[in-house]
Amino acid sequence: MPGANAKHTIRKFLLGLACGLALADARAGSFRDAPEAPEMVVLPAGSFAMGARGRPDTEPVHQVTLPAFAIGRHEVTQGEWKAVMGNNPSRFAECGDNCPVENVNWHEAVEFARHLSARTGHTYRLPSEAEWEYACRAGQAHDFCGGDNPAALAWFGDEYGAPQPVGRKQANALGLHDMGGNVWEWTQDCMQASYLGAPADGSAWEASSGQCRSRILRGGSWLDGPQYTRATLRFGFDPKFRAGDFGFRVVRQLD
Ligand SMILES: [Ca+2]
Repeated sequence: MPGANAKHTIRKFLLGLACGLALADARAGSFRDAPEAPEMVVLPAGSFAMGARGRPDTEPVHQVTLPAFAIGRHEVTQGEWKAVMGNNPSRFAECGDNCPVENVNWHEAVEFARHLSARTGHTYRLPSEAEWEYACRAGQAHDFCGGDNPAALAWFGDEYGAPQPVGRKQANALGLHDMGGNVWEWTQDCMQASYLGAPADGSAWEASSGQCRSRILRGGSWLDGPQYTRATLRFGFDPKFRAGDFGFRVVRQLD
């Protein structure tokens, strides 16, 4: 029973923390709700300083406190997309089932999460921007998601002319791969000029109308330079736009 399995792994993870294991040992706290569902890593509740000084859109640096949630160990793959949606929109389909699905717009990413929720009976959705940055930072203060050397952590800079299979670069301290690079990752949030007035509880910041001109992508991509893979960099884009370096990962609410 997937729900029981998830609860068991969450218990194991919490027990691990109680026994004094570091966050780096979070590999024990992962689960899959169905064979075709992404592997999800349980992140503990916590607080972190979101943003960075020096860019208007990443200031002010502000404290965010989040409840526990689970996030994909990897970007959603072409294989997972095909199993759930029955098609493959990827521009680089020849890259294979272990490559990230790309060429999906924000609406399509949301639709994948909706289908996955219906299939598993659990709530999947896009990460909020705060959840994404919390997961990327993994309790540390590095410039990039898991360290200070982007070459060890991320595919970037158009070195191979295509996205790469997930999970081949070094993971961060929570066992999450490719948070920086490979494909940009859609989040739930609308683009704002700064963090003035941003939620402090980890929820997504959306327009009250439910509409917004730009949704936030995070993490940079195989195509762009290493500076775009920084932990705090924000990139707003038309939610209807698709590109061969736009993908996503999902969050699963814990129940
Ligand atoms: Ca990525």
